[in-house]
Order: sequence, then C-alpha cells, then structure tokens
Amino acid sequence: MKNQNQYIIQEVIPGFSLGTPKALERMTDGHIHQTFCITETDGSKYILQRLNTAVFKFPRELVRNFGAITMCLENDHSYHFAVPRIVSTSTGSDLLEYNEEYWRCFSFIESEGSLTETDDLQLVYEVSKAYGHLAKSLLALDPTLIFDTIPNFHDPRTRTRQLHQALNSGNKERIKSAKGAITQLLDYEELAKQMQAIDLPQRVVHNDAKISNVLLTGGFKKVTAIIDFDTAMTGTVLFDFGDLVRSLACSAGEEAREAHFVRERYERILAGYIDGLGDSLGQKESENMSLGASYIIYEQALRFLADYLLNDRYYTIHHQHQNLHRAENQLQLLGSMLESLS
Ligand code: GN1
Ligand code: MG
Repeated sequence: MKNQNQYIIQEVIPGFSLGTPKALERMTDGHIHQTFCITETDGSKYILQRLNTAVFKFPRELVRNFGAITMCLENDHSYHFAVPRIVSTSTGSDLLEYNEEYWRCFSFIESEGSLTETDDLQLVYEVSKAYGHLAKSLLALDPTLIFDTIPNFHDPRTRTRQLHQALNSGNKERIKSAKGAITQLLDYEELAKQMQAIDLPQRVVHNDAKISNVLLTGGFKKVTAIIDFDTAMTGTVLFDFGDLVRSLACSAGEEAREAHFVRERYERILAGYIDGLGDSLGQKESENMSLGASYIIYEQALRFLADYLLNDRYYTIHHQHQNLHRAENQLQLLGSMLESLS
C-alpha cells in the first residue's frame, strides 16, 4: 500500500501544471486543511492543500471566492503586499477533484515565515495596519458576489446556540470536567447579545485575521503578505479587529496554558488597524471596536469548548484535552482584557 507522500507525488501532483517534484513536506500549522510544501528539482516551491470538506462544504465556491478576492487586491495598486496566486490543474481549473478529494495548489510566497505571537510593538502595529489596508482594499468588492463559505461564521446567535447544542448532546464526562469553562462562557453570553444588537456596515473582511496568517520578512519585522482567504467573506471590521486582539494582545499564543491581555499592544493594534482602514472606517464601527474584540475572543473560546464537548470533530488536536485548554486560554485572555479595559 502506498503511503500518503507516494500517493500525493504519484497521483495528485501530476494533476497540476507543475514540473518534477523533488521533495514533499507536510506543514503543521492550520487547524483545518492538510497543507504540504512541494519543492521541484529546479528549486521552485509550491503550496499544496487537501481541502477539509467537512468544514468547507462548497470547495468550488471557495476557490471562486479566492479568485475574486485576489483579483480585487491585484487591481488595487495601493495594496503593496504580495498576493497569493493559484496554480491551475492540467485541465485549467483552480481545483483538482480526484478520488472524492479536493486539492488546490498555490505559488509559494518567499518569506521568513509566520509567527503565532510577538511582543514587538512595531510589528504589532504593522500587522494590524496590513489587515486594515486589506479591508479597505476589499471595499471595492461587492459583498453579494462573495459566497458564504461557512454560513453564519461569526454570527452571535448561531455561536451561542452551538454551545447549548453541545451541552445537550455532548460527551457527559467532558461536560462534567469542563464545568468551570462552561459556567464562565454562559456568564459571558451578554457579549453575544450586545454584538447582535448593533447594526454595522457589511463588507468583505478576512475573518481569520490572526498574526499566523501573515508572512514576514526583514528579520520578522516586515509584512510581506496576508494569506488564507478561505473565510474572507461578508462581515464587519470588528471581526478582524477582534482576531487581531486575540492573537496579538495576549502574553502567549492560543496553545499556551496561561495567557493574559497586554494593554500596550492593544493600543498599537487599534492605532495600526485604524491607520490601515483610513477613511473607510465608519463611526459606528469605530465606536464598537472593543466590543468586537471581546466578542471574538468569547466566540473562539466557545468554539474550542463546544468542539471539546463534541469529542473534537472540528479542530485538529495533538493531545486529549487540547480543545479544553485552548478554551481556557481564551477565557483567561478575555477576563483580563475586560478587567483592563473597564
Ligand atoms: C481555524 O485553520 P486555521 O488556523 O486557519 C479557524 C479559525 C479559528 C482558528 C483558531 C475555518 O483557522 O476560525 O479562529 O482556527 N478556521 C475555520 O486558531 O474554522
Ligand atoms: Mg484560516
């Protein structure tokens, strides 16, 4: 029987317009898809992904969105970051459908890589500004042309329901052992209600605006590209601001057992994001930024916890209680943020 690398080299890669692969390496970041780096005999590199269709149920629409988003960014000459490019299949498609699997391939953007956290205040500002710039550039894109790759992705009512459903049908042992986190989340439900109550302009945003979706150069000080447009769809700037705070204003990343809010980084995120958005930031958006941040951290804690209660169906885990630990990390961050900003 073939191992996975042999299968990919012999059966998947030939489906794309590529040369001869020399090496294939699995990349471990990302909780959803399986991602590989292909190196060809001439040294050129590509990113190959097997899409997770349990999470992204509409892979054709996903790649169509990608085309519209990247074209919009390429047409905006003020957007000075690299834009990922799709590598077509040998039949000229953006998606390879093979053995009931969906594969796509991107050109490799040269960089030093990405980070999952940083304490460099200037980098915090630059990353935030880049996401602000992205949202400004994507204003040129009509949100009705973008397919909802995951419907109700950041919808407060849907997310609150997700926890209640997990509490009704989840693993009884786990519900017992996660009692502390469950109680805290139920106490924070008010954040979802507040978020639901504000009527904000809908625009195309990234929806996964964390530092690890940014490629860096210049000794990890300069933003070269924003990547991962899978959840780029209609939303509000509060969602992206929230993910920036989640990933940048914390003392440690989401896999750490301890995480607390770092106020001076929050101020740099706010300044950078607002500078990036420029005149595209409306008053109602600007008045509700901190609510957006607390809602997104609450939502992420809820998603990790609900997945834990349902026996880890969604997020990739590497040890048994990882999703509970991730939820606890987010709850700590949220608690210390609310205390600091009150
Ligand atoms: C997932 O796979 P990755 O790391 O890009 C998730 C995000 C979460 C994130 C938590 C489609 O993103 O929403 O914020 O994990 N993506 C999806 O780190 O659910
Ligand atoms: Mg993502």
